[in-house]
Amino acid sequence: MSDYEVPKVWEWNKDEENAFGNQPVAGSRFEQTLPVGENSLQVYSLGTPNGQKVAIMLEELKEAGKKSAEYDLYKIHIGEGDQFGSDFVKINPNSKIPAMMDYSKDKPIRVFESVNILLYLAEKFDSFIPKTLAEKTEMMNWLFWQTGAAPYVGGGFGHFYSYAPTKQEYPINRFTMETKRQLDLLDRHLADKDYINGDEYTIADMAIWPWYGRLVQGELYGDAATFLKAEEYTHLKEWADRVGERPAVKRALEVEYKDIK
Ligand SMILES: N[C@@H](CCC(=O)N[C@@H](CS)C(=O)NCC(=O)O)C(=O)O
Repeated sequence: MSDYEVPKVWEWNKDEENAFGNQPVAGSRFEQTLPVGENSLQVYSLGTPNGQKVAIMLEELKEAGKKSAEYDLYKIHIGEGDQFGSDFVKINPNSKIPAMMDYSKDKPIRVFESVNILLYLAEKFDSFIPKTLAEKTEMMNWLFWQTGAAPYVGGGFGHFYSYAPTKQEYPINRFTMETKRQLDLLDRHLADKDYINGDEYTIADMAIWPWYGRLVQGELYGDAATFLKAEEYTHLKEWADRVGERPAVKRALEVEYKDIK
């Protein structure tokens, strides 16, 4: 039971402890100059699941011999608020990693939202994206699904199970229910295929693996895999191990993020 009473109008209590630096306003909070390296692709990111998606794709492109997929990768320390600096906000007004600039064009292109970065790179390099409309649409189904579904896992389950200062049954139950439903969905989908799109490894695998693959491999949120009985999702676990064995994926998890300061 909680003694919290919902007020008629919510007011921001600036003094309340807030480990994540959240504020109810968007926009930049301070002047910042981000470094720009030698390559045309400049990535401002971090080794979180959303950041890993982009590192995996860039390493896969390099593995596939795409020379112009060389990139500079910078660390945006979200715990220190780097995502609210003026230069980062110019690239991603939503102040979330990952974000990317492509300087290979006359007018540089900014790209934000992890899955949009995957799509941009897949189209630019004509790689890891199906050729037929039917196959591409099936891949897009899963990309959009991932974008809408992962906040339940990261922002919901992970937050209340792992990060919240007090452990509360109601939100943990609510988000565990949905997270397990999503794991079951993927397990059923992968029962008769090697990859999300069937035989073809695509950016849908790269988008989904850092969240759901890593979760069933026991790599996210402490002992969450035990809590969620992840071993029951056998097809999902096999897929997670299959993708995790790829050299580019292994490299992406260990890639160095350069300092911005
Ligand atoms: N839908 C976005 C989500 C990005 C996101 O939530 N990024 C987190 C790290 S994984 C972040 O930057 N958090 C910083 C903050 O919320 O201030 C995407 O897929 O790119």
